[in-house]
Amino acid sequence: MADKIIAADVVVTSPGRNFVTLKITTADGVVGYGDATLNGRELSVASYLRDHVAPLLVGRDPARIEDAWQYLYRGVYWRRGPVTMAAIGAVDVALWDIKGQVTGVPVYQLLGGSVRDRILSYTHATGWDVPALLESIDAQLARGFQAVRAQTGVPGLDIVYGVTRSGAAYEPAGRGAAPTEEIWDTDAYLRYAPTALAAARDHVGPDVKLLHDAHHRLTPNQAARLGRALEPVDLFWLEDVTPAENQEVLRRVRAATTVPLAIGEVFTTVWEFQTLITEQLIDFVRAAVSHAGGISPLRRIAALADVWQIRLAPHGPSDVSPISLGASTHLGLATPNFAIQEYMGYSDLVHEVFPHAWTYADGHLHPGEQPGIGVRLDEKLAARFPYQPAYLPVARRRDGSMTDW
Ligand code: GCO
Ligand code: MG
Repeated sequence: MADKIIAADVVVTSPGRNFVTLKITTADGVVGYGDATLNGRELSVASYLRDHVAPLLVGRDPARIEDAWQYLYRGVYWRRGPVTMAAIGAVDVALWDIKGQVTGVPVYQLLGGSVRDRILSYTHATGWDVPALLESIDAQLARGFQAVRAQTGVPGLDIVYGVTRSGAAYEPAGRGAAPTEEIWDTDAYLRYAPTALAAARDHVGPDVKLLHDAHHRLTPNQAARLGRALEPVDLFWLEDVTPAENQEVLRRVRAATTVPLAIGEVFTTVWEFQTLITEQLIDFVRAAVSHAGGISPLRRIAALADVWQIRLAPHGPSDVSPISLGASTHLGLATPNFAIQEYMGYSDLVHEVFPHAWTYADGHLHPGEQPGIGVRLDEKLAARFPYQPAYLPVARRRDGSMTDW
């Protein structure tokens, strides 16, 4: 058993992009790490942790993970929301990390042990036009991926979610004092996306899993139309067709098309999934360990989803730090209805700042055998990259009015 918690510190670092890390230290010197990154709103989570959570953690027994979670969730009258849940998620993962180190086993063993040998993962292929997209898909297949998310530019638009014109790696958040403004045209997208994705399917043949992200931009009717148009492409999933704040509208989409639907990267609790799961309106739950409150609540979401034959497919873009990615792979190894892990990848520098036991090979991830989560923070290196203001883009329609990014 570890001694009581003596410190909870927050480290904000920006090795190319911002990450917020919670470091919990016990009296006998065990250090657990959790990821508290919230893209474009990093400092609000850092403050929530420093000002309101850290003082409550000092003196607590780190072994009581569930009690800490309940205390920080139920014990706060103004609960839920991305800032609160990212903060609680960081505490939860750091405490699992400590328990693993104290007991000397990797966290997946504490979750019941492995139910699979390795974790299928998908990555991103992006090309401004179809030839560039096909080239990008080929490059990812050559790296061993058997599942690829395909995004292209849209004729007539200058900037499109998920793609760069230059072919350089895509990073949604831009550094600077204000968000970039993008002009978005859903009709142009709906005319082009089915052609581009059909070309991708023709190119890769039937076996490769193809995914696509509509990034919250469609009405239910548009989503139904796109879903139908994409049925011959045989997508592994179509993601975030609508903003999904109004979940009843998904009934309409579901009734119109059999395209598999994935939703939920911006959801933070099981309550936001309740209708989608219990009415079988989706096929994949996209919740992330970091944004939905940690490993503990994600297990509950997965258990609920399993009853309705829905599978877990956690979010894993570059704004989910290597700590969360590690935590997610432990969960994935031990969760029967885990389907696939998004793995967008990190720069060499980010791999150095967060040395990790998890590995990628042949399109699959594995958490490794290090006790705990198996991801550390090189604090000296991290200190060389102070926080940089950065925002996710915002989107406007052609008439200048705001729309969903
Ligand atoms: C995905 C996502 C991300 C988000 C990003 C915003 O499916 O990977 O949609 O790329 O855009 O996490 O911070
Ligand atoms: Mg997404």
